[in-house]
Amino acid sequence: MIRDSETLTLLLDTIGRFVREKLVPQEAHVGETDQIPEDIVRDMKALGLFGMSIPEAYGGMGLTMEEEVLAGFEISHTSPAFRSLFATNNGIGAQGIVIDGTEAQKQHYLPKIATGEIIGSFALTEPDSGSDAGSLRTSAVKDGDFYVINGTKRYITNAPEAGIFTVMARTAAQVKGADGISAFIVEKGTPGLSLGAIDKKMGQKGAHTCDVIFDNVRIPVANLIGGQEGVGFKTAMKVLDKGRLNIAAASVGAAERMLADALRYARERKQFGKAIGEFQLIQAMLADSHSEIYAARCMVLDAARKRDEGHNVGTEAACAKLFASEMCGRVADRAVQIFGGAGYLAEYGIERFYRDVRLFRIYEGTSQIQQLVIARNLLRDGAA
Ligand code: COS
Repeated sequence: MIRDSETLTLLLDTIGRFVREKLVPQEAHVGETDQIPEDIVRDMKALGLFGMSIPEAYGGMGLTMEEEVLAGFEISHTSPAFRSLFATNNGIGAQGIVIDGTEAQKQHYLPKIATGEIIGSFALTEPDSGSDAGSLRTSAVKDGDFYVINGTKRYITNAPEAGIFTVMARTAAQVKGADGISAFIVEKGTPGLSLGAIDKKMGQKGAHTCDVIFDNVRIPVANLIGGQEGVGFKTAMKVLDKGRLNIAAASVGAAERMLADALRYARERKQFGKAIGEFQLIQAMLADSHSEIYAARCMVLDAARKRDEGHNVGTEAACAKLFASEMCGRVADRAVQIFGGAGYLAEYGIERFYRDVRLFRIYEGTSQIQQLVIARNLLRDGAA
């Protein structure tokens, strides 16, 4: 749903210019230093990027899902690490509060998330619970007006930068599955909360993950999301339905960028006396990439519009994430192939994208989990 096309066009143009003029020139630097420069973070805040999907009532832009994925395509025409810094504020690090939080929780946290004053982070995965999120073991035991949290969360995006964590923990020890899980807001600096060393990753340098460790962390009962126990798994799944659309949009944007780079190279690079783009075997790779990007773009937009219309898009979000992230992997592979030997060298940048986009097929649910979600929903809906 596009609410105001003039404002949206202005926003997309502004993001496009920011990407080209500020972010692209810094890609190699961020890749080497593993840090996003402070002035870029300041610019992101000034542009309102941290609050794109936070409702206007709490200081954000209140973009619809369609508007948000369009912005996601644009911002993903550069290294995914830039987007990652503010993505959790629009996505998994804030949506638990946006979707299921109490009014007091929204008023307290969302305005600071919208400006980027604090970064929100989503803590679901554990050392022994990844795809099987319902088996998580972190516990939250009620003690008067507090919950006491114990456990370890793993691969938590933006944890080193986070001001608050949405933490899924088991409040009913006797209930083994999803029903025993509740969601909490835990603030940085709460005694007993500590972080592991920053993970060394294959790609996405500049975007940080680490363990988050809870050792008798006492948080007020007011920080139970929605004030209700036992619904935290559902909150997490609803958050991920939206998050998966965002990753699908990021996959489309990154693929568009890689294809643009491959096209430029195919026009410039000469072999056998002519530009390699004139050879049909190179053209096949360009054409397949463009077709697949087009298909993924259409899927993402369709799923986003359905969400804006109020439909449950669990299946569509999983389809979009599965197809777009796998497509992005294929486009990355072809782009490296078109670059040939140069594709394997750091200085051309395409190998960095190849490593960066590998994560799209893994986080916020692996491709195999998307397949499982799609098939389960099909079988359930068919049976109904
Ligand atoms: N929206 C709302 N509710 C949902 C939901 C969704 N998208 N998906 C599941 N639920 C509900 C179910 O309806 C069920 O509720 P009832 O018992 O009241 O019917 C409950 O949640 C449990 O669902 P289910 O039985 O499907 O849970 P499973 O343990 O079988 O797990 C999968 C389901 C595998 C899909 C889930 O664990 C998952 O998505 N895993 C991947 C986790 C992930 O993406 N991790 C990445 C971390 S973020 S980087």
